[in-house]
Amino acid sequence: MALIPELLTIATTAAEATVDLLLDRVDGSVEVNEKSSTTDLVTEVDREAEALIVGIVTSNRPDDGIVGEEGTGIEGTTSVRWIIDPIDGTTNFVYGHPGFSVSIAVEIDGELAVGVVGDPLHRDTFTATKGEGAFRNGRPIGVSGATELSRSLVATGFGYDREWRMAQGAVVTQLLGEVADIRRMGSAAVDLCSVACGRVDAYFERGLNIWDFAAGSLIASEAGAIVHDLHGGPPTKRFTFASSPGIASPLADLLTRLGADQI
Ligand code: LIP
Repeated sequence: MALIPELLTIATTAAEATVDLLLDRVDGSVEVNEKSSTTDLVTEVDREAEALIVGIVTSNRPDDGIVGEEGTGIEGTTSVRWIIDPIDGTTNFVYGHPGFSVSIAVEIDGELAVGVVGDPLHRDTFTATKGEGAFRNGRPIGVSGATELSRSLVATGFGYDREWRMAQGAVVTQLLGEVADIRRMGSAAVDLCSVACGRVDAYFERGLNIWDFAAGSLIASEAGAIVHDLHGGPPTKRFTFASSPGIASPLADLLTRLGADQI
């Protein structure tokens, strides 16, 4: 099997196994701990899910690199690196609220090549490989045809630091007068896949980690979204932006004017 189809098969298998685990545990009692703040939660299931994914990857490709939100850091000896968020939207998972996902991305020589996001409560598996389009449960998807910012639905998210969150809220306060409405789903991967399938017209957030946005940014890009960091480069911790093309420039200009990436 060629490399990218092999990576997609392994990532999809790992995501589907993790979805089964999350569905089995979501309404049960789980041990919850705090990470960087009282609102930055992690559960025993986050750790179990990361171990499950790492086990599937290493049993198939033992020499690849792997980085995971819950502490996995394996320096590989191949050109392939796996980027894992076992539960993106952990707070939603703890509450049993829709808007949590498993996100698995794969880089080849530092370039995103494969993205898989599993959304358990919507029973959706989003996939993309570089240059081959984006899919939802195997069916091709594309961004919305939004052309007017004032009529657009825009998703965003907030950080775990109280002061940072209040500054992000101040940006949203200004934005609300310029768009139709805002959605805050609680998972960057779900937000980016929502852009990819036209469930929202655009998404932005400052302060994400690579495991939050890696898979979803490839899926959104392959679905036709304009994806960048508000400065012409790929998404980074500084800023993640994904938009249907018709509103991408006015929204990016507005967010820049509002200082959304300067918080
Ligand atoms: C989440 C992000 C989301 C952000 C949340 C949280 P986590 O990641 O995916 O976009 O708004 O505050 O950071 O921590 O649940 O993996």
